[in-house]
Amino acid sequence: MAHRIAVIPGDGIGKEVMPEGVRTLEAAAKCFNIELEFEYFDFASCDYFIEHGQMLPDDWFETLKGFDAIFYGAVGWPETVPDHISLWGSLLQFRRRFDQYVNLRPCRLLPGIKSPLADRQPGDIDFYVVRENTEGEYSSVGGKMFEGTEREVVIQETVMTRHGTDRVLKYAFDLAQSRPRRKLTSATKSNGIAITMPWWDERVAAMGQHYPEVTVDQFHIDILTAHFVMHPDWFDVVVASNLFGDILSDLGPACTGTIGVAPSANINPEGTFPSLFEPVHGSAPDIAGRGVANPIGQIWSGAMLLEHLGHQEAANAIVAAFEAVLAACDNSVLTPDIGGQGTTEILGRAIARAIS
Ligand code: GGG
Repeated sequence: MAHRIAVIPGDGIGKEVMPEGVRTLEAAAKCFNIELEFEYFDFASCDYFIEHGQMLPDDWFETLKGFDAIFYGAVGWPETVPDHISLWGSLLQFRRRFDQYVNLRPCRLLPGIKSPLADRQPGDIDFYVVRENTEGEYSSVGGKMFEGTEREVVIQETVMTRHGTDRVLKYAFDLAQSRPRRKLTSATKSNGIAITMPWWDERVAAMGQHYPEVTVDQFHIDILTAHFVMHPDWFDVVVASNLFGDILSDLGPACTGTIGVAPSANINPEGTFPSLFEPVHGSAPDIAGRGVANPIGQIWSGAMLLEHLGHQEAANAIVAAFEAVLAACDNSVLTPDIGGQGTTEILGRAIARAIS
């Protein structure tokens, strides 16, 4: 039976990298005899907002819930819609309503890409950030008082629940347990944020009791960002709250040379709802419309989508294809962020051709 994939290009470079993501998925599907059925949606974009006054149609949940996966591009076009409105009106609704509580973000130095950190080779940087994805600092609990006056007060709460924290920690520990190094690093700021963060540390310690083979490190987020830059080889699985995980999963790929290659999976591990796959990068208004965005973040997210649907071999073939194209170091094919003069489409087509 065909897998039904909802395709949502979104905004900015999302519209440019998505065709390459779909092209490689189609190439892998053909090669491995997988039936994929794509259905395109124009909502969850700022263009949709301008036309309809909202980011999503009223029936979006019913429309999307029967799909096997959602393939998303990027959201945000601040010139027309403030970022917090576009993000809260789209991606964050998907994550919450579809209970995609794990945001899995691999960070790996790829062949042919130069890390800005001295002397780093492929293999030196290879870790996952597991970001809590439905609560934490991204809560909608709070409000304003005396708005617009000198007594203006704004409050936004961090919300951490035992249910929400333990389930993402369990996912991270399971992942660490499955990897050769069996190492888990937890990011908090327990000295400054003295209620929620020490409590997160306690939950990590409690969960760790069930995983005696996993070595656990805990760092405050400030020094951890320094270690990401100075010792990225220390890390294997890094688990963090919603905000800290978001920041670390931009910093990690930056250490591997470009955020343009970084993929992510917003996972509902129980499979009750569709999971969503999107590049880590946003809509990049500064380069949108020029056709030069790196499509690998979208393409690698497509590989994660296939893996999630049980097609490991096809997922591996996509990863092998972009690694081979990168390793060939042909500057006429590579996009400018990795030192080439190629375009989004040239690089995407080269990767699709390399799938076997
Ligand atoms: N493709 C990911 C995307 O559009 N990200 C925009 C963004 O700002 N995301 C914030 C988040 O992931 O919480």
